[in-house]
Amino acid sequence: MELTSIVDGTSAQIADAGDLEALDALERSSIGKKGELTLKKKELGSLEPDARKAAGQALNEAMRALSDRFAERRSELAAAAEATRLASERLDLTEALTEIRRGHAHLVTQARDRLEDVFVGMGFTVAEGPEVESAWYNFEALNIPEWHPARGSFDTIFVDLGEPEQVMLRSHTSPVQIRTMENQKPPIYIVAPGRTFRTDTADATHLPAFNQIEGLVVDRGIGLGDLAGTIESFVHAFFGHEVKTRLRPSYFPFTEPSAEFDISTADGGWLELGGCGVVHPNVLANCGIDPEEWQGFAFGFGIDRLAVMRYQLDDIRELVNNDVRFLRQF
Ligand code: FA5
Repeated sequence: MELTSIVDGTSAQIADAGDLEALDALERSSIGKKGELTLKKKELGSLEPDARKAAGQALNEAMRALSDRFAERRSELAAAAEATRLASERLDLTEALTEIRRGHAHLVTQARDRLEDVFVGMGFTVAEGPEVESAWYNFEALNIPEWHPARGSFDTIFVDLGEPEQVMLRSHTSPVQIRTMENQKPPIYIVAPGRTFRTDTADATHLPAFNQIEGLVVDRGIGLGDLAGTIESFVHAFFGHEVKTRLRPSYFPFTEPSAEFDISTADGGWLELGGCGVVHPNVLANCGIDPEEWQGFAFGFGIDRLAVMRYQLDDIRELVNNDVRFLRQF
């Protein structure tokens, strides 16, 4: 019968439809509003009632059967399309499994470790002190009495403990000089790296919490030449021989004479790294060391700024943004 062959032919075409578009077109042309079978329904009117009924039932069944096949094929094609999409979006995680990325020390920690290595290589030992200090260690023993204008220049962060302005986050690592000299007889050769704090607003060259490394030498017959030589050897070991150093006269109450030291930059300029000088006799005396017998030099510089120089960063704040993509490079 004609209907059976239409159904068989259309079923075969449905099975062959390669994508949803082809399937939709086929559906429209067979059982759609203007499709072949739908048009056949309209022809039923010309038949006798009995014949019309039988032909109508047969047509409805045929259309239902085809409609089911369209639905089946449609879900087959949708599943295939989904599988293709998933395959194209598949992530190959085998690399992550085979190549485990280890973390590493932060670049400020790396700089600090290297600094320690360089100074230990020169015969220094590493000392430490607390981050919360009393006014005695942070200021007074360092020849900065309460009335001294230099006290204001340290932009100190005070802690709400005891007498007002007597307990603070250390504003430099110089208090470790005092703690060391109180506990150790000369000769003394120490470096003391650690965190320091000031009310400084963060900008390209400042952080409110930063790191310094203090150096202290107390021995017989020590002078400015020893200081200059030590700094030069350190800079060469840390940065390489192309870098030059210079000392500029400066002022710190705990050293006399005092200097600021700079290193040469790639663009021909100079960058201030820290302060230094010959230990003031009052400071030695405050720690029970006879300034007639012993002399010393001290220095203190910013480790974060050293890291900025060594790794050629544009902005010191990069060090504390904790952007893993940035940190991974070092
Ligand atoms: C001092 O802190 C002295 N205690 C240094 C010293 C020690 C002098 C021993 C003599 C003898 P000053 O305030 O200049 O000095 O700070 C020293 C260095 O710390 C600066 O040169 C800079 O490298 C670093 N530094 C200071 N403030 C900041 C800051 N807010 N952020 C990052 N680095 C800083």
